[in-house]
Amino acid sequence: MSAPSMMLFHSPASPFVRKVMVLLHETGQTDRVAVHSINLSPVSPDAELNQGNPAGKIPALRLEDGSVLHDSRVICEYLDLQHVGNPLIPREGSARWRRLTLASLADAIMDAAVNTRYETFLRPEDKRWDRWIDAQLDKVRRGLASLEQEHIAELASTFDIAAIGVACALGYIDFRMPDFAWREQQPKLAAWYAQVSQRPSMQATAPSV
Ligand code: 99T
Repeated sequence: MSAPSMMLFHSPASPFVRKVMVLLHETGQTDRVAVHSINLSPVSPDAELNQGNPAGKIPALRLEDGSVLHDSRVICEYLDLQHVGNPLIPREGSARWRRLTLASLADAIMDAAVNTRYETFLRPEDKRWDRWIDAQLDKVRRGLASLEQEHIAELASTFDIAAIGVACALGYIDFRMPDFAWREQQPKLAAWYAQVSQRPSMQATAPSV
Protein backbone atom coordinates (compact mmCIF):
# COMPACT_ATOMS: atom_id res chain seq x y z
CA MET A 1 0.00 0.00 0.00
CA SER A 2 1.45 3.39 -1.01
CA ALA A 3 1.24 6.55 1.12
CA PRO A 4 -1.85 8.74 0.61
CA SER A 5 -1.26 11.27 -2.15
CA MET A 6 -4.02 13.71 -1.12
CA MET A 7 -4.91 15.52 2.10
CA LEU A 8 -8.45 16.36 3.22
CA PHE A 9 -9.13 19.26 5.58
CA HIS A 10 -11.68 17.54 7.81
CA SER A 11 -13.92 17.80 10.85
CA PRO A 12 -15.85 14.80 12.17
CA ALA A 13 -18.92 17.02 12.75
CA SER A 14 -19.23 18.39 9.21
CA PRO A 15 -21.91 16.84 6.97
CA PHE A 16 -20.13 18.28 3.91
CA VAL A 17 -16.90 16.50 4.88
CA ARG A 18 -18.92 13.38 5.59
CA LYS A 19 -20.22 13.32 2.00
CA VAL A 20 -16.63 13.15 0.77
CA MET A 21 -15.72 10.47 3.31
CA VAL A 22 -18.76 8.33 2.43
CA LEU A 23 -17.89 8.62 -1.26
CA LEU A 24 -14.29 7.55 -0.51
CA HIS A 25 -15.57 4.49 1.36
CA GLU A 26 -18.15 3.59 -1.29
CA THR A 27 -15.55 3.80 -4.06
CA GLY A 28 -12.71 2.07 -2.17
CA GLN A 29 -10.44 5.10 -2.12
CA THR A 30 -9.93 5.79 1.61
CA ASP A 31 -6.23 4.86 1.40
CA ARG A 32 -5.59 7.61 -1.13
CA VAL A 33 -6.49 10.46 1.24
CA ALA A 34 -4.87 11.51 4.53
CA VAL A 35 -7.33 13.15 6.90
CA HIS A 36 -6.29 16.40 8.58
CA SER A 37 -8.86 17.25 11.27
CA ILE A 38 -9.18 20.87 12.32
CA ASN A 39 -11.33 22.81 14.78
CA LEU A 40 -13.09 25.40 12.72
CA SER A 41 -15.94 27.88 12.85
CA PRO A 42 -16.67 31.14 11.02
CA VAL A 43 -15.10 33.01 13.97
CA SER A 44 -12.12 30.70 14.55
CA PRO A 45 -10.49 30.27 11.15
CA ASP A 46 -7.55 28.03 10.25
CA ALA A 47 -4.63 29.81 8.56
CA GLU A 48 -3.41 26.79 6.58
CA LEU A 49 -6.92 26.10 5.26
CA ASN A 50 -7.40 29.77 4.32
CA GLN A 51 -4.32 29.60 2.09
CA GLY A 52 -5.90 26.92 -0.08
CA ASN A 53 -9.53 27.94 0.29
CA PRO A 54 -10.04 31.67 0.83
CA ALA A 55 -13.61 30.98 1.98
CA GLY A 56 -12.07 29.17 4.96
CA LYS A 57 -14.51 26.27 4.71
CA ILE A 58 -14.21 22.52 4.88
CA PRO A 59 -13.96 20.20 3.10
CA ALA A 60 -10.95 21.21 1.02
CA LEU A 61 -8.76 18.63 -0.72
CA ARG A 62 -5.04 19.21 -1.31
CA LEU A 63 -3.82 17.25 -4.31
CA GLU A 64 -0.36 15.77 -4.83
CA ASP A 65 0.77 18.82 -6.83
CA GLY A 66 -0.20 21.15 -3.96
CA SER A 67 -3.31 22.57 -5.60
CA VAL A 68 -6.48 22.64 -3.51
CA LEU A 69 -10.02 21.68 -4.54
CA HIS A 70 -13.17 22.95 -2.86
CA ASP A 71 -16.09 22.76 -2.13
CA SER A 72 -17.63 19.36 -1.34
CA ARG A 73 -19.43 19.22 -4.71
CA VAL A 74 -16.22 19.73 -6.68
CA ILE A 75 -14.27 17.29 -4.48
CA CYS A 76 -16.94 14.59 -4.85
CA GLU A 77 -16.98 15.03 -8.63
CA TYR A 78 -13.16 14.88 -8.77
CA LEU A 79 -12.95 11.71 -6.64
CA ASP A 80 -15.79 10.07 -8.55
CA LEU A 81 -13.70 10.39 -11.72
CA GLN A 82 -10.78 8.60 -10.03
CA HIS A 83 -12.13 5.06 -9.58
CA VAL A 84 -13.11 2.29 -11.96
CA GLY A 85 -16.42 1.20 -10.40
CA ASN A 86 -19.90 2.49 -11.23
CA PRO A 87 -19.96 6.30 -11.10
CA LEU A 88 -21.76 7.78 -8.10
CA ILE A 89 -22.47 10.91 -10.15
CA PRO A 90 -24.05 10.07 -13.50
CA ARG A 91 -21.73 11.32 -16.22
CA GLU A 92 -24.40 12.53 -18.65
CA GLY A 93 -28.04 12.62 -19.65
CA SER A 94 -31.09 13.58 -17.66
CA ALA A 95 -30.05 11.28 -14.77
CA ARG A 96 -27.06 13.55 -14.15
CA TRP A 97 -29.21 16.67 -13.71
CA ARG A 98 -31.89 14.90 -11.67
CA ARG A 99 -29.38 13.40 -9.25
CA LEU A 100 -27.33 16.61 -8.95
CA THR A 101 -30.49 18.60 -8.24
CA LEU A 102 -31.46 16.16 -5.50
CA ALA A 103 -27.91 16.44 -4.14
CA SER A 104 -28.28 20.22 -4.23
CA LEU A 105 -31.45 19.96 -2.14
CA ALA A 106 -29.50 17.88 0.40
CA ASP A 107 -26.76 20.56 0.46
CA ALA A 108 -29.39 23.26 1.01
CA ILE A 109 -30.78 21.34 4.01
CA MET A 110 -27.24 21.06 5.38
CA ASP A 111 -26.58 24.77 4.81
CA ALA A 112 -29.74 25.74 6.69
CA ALA A 113 -29.01 23.30 9.53
CA VAL A 114 -25.40 24.52 9.84
CA ASN A 115 -26.61 28.16 9.79
CA THR A 116 -29.02 27.28 12.60
CA ARG A 117 -26.21 25.65 14.56
CA TYR A 118 -23.96 28.71 14.19
CA GLU A 119 -26.78 31.09 15.10
CA THR A 120 -27.83 29.18 18.20
CA PHE A 121 -24.42 28.00 19.41
CA LEU A 122 -21.84 30.55 18.30
CA ARG A 123 -23.67 33.87 18.28
CA PRO A 124 -23.94 35.55 21.69
CA GLU A 125 -27.42 35.03 23.11
CA ASP A 126 -28.37 38.71 23.19
CA LYS A 127 -27.62 39.02 19.45
CA ARG A 128 -29.67 36.06 18.22
CA TRP A 129 -32.53 36.65 15.80
CA ASP A 130 -35.37 34.18 16.25
CA ARG A 131 -37.06 35.06 12.97
CA TRP A 132 -33.92 34.24 11.05
CA ILE A 133 -33.49 30.93 12.90
CA ASP A 134 -37.14 30.05 12.18
CA ALA A 135 -36.63 30.84 8.49
CA GLN A 136 -33.61 28.51 8.35
CA LEU A 137 -35.57 25.75 10.07
CA ASP A 138 -38.41 26.29 7.57
CA LYS A 139 -35.91 25.55 4.80
CA VAL A 140 -35.03 22.28 6.53
CA ARG A 141 -38.74 21.40 6.99
CA ARG A 142 -39.62 22.21 3.37
CA GLY A 143 -36.66 20.20 2.12
CA LEU A 144 -37.55 17.13 4.18
CA ALA A 145 -41.22 17.38 3.17
CA SER A 146 -40.24 17.53 -0.50
CA LEU A 147 -38.00 14.46 -0.13
CA GLU A 148 -40.84 12.54 1.56
CA GLN A 149 -43.59 13.55 -0.83
CA GLU A 150 -41.82 13.79 -4.18
CA HIS A 151 -38.47 12.05 -4.19
CA ILE A 152 -38.49 8.96 -2.00
CA ALA A 153 -38.58 6.45 -4.87
CA GLU A 154 -35.74 8.20 -6.73
CA LEU A 155 -33.75 8.41 -3.52
CA ALA A 156 -34.15 4.74 -2.74
CA SER A 157 -33.26 3.61 -6.28
CA THR A 158 -29.48 3.82 -5.81
CA PHE A 159 -26.92 4.92 -3.22
CA ASP A 160 -25.20 7.64 -5.23
CA ILE A 161 -24.31 11.31 -4.72
CA ALA A 162 -27.96 12.27 -4.11
CA ALA A 163 -28.57 9.54 -1.54
CA ILE A 164 -25.21 10.22 0.14
CA GLY A 165 -26.10 13.90 0.48
CA VAL A 166 -29.53 13.26 1.96
CA ALA A 167 -28.17 10.62 4.36
CA CYS A 168 -25.45 13.03 5.56
CA ALA A 169 -28.00 15.85 5.97
CA LEU A 170 -30.25 13.62 8.11
CA GLY A 171 -27.26 12.42 10.13
CA TYR A 172 -26.31 16.03 10.82
CA ILE A 173 -29.85 16.95 11.93
CA ASP A 174 -29.87 14.03 14.38
CA PHE A 175 -26.39 14.97 15.61
CA ARG A 176 -26.84 18.72 16.15
CA MET A 177 -30.63 19.00 16.52
CA PRO A 178 -31.67 15.79 18.33
CA ASP A 179 -35.06 17.29 19.31
CA PHE A 180 -36.03 18.17 15.74
CA ALA A 181 -38.37 15.11 15.54
CA TRP A 182 -38.53 14.87 11.73
CA ARG A 183 -39.38 11.16 11.59
CA GLU A 184 -43.08 11.48 12.50
CA GLN A 185 -43.75 13.77 9.54
CA GLN A 186 -41.48 11.82 7.17
CA PRO A 187 -41.99 8.10 7.87
CA LYS A 188 -40.82 6.89 4.43
CA LEU A 189 -37.68 8.97 4.64
CA ALA A 190 -37.09 7.66 8.17
CA ALA A 191 -37.38 4.05 6.99
CA TRP A 192 -35.01 4.69 4.09
CA TYR A 193 -32.52 6.42 6.39
CA ALA A 194 -32.62 3.58 8.95
CA GLN A 195 -31.67 1.21 6.14
CA VAL A 196 -28.85 3.24 4.55
CA SER A 197 -27.41 4.08 7.98
CA GLN A 198 -26.37 0.41 8.20
CA ARG A 199 -24.00 0.75 5.27
CA PRO A 200 -20.33 0.38 6.33
CA SER A 201 -19.58 3.77 4.72
CA MET A 202 -22.18 5.46 6.92
CA GLN A 203 -21.17 3.56 10.06
CA ALA A 204 -17.50 4.46 9.57
CA THR A 205 -18.26 8.18 9.22
CA ALA A 206 -20.85 8.82 11.96
CA PRO A 207 -20.50 12.43 13.19
CA SER A 208 -18.70 13.23 16.45
CA VAL A 209 -17.28 16.33 18.15
O1 99T B 1 -18.26 28.99 7.51
C1 99T B 1 -17.10 28.82 7.97
O2 99T B 1 -16.26 29.72 8.06
C2 99T B 1 -16.72 27.44 8.47
N1 99T B 1 -17.70 26.46 8.18
C3 99T B 1 -17.47 25.39 7.41
O3 99T B 1 -16.41 25.17 6.89
C4 99T B 1 -18.62 24.38 7.24
C5 99T B 1 -18.36 23.20 8.17
S1 99T B 1 -19.80 22.31 8.59
N2 99T B 1 -18.57 23.91 5.87
C6 99T B 1 -19.38 24.43 4.94
O4 99T B 1 -20.26 25.26 5.20
C7 99T B 1 -19.10 23.93 3.52
C8 99T B 1 -20.20 24.32 2.53
C9 99T B 1 -19.73 24.18 1.07
N3 99T B 1 -20.75 24.68 0.17
C10 99T B 1 -19.43 22.71 0.72
O5 99T B 1 -18.33 22.24 0.99
O6 99T B 1 -20.27 22.08 0.08
C11 99T B 1 -19.55 22.22 10.34
C12 99T B 1 -20.83 22.01 11.08
C13 99T B 1 -20.66 21.86 12.56
O7 99T B 1 -19.55 21.93 13.12
O8 99T B 1 -21.70 21.63 13.24
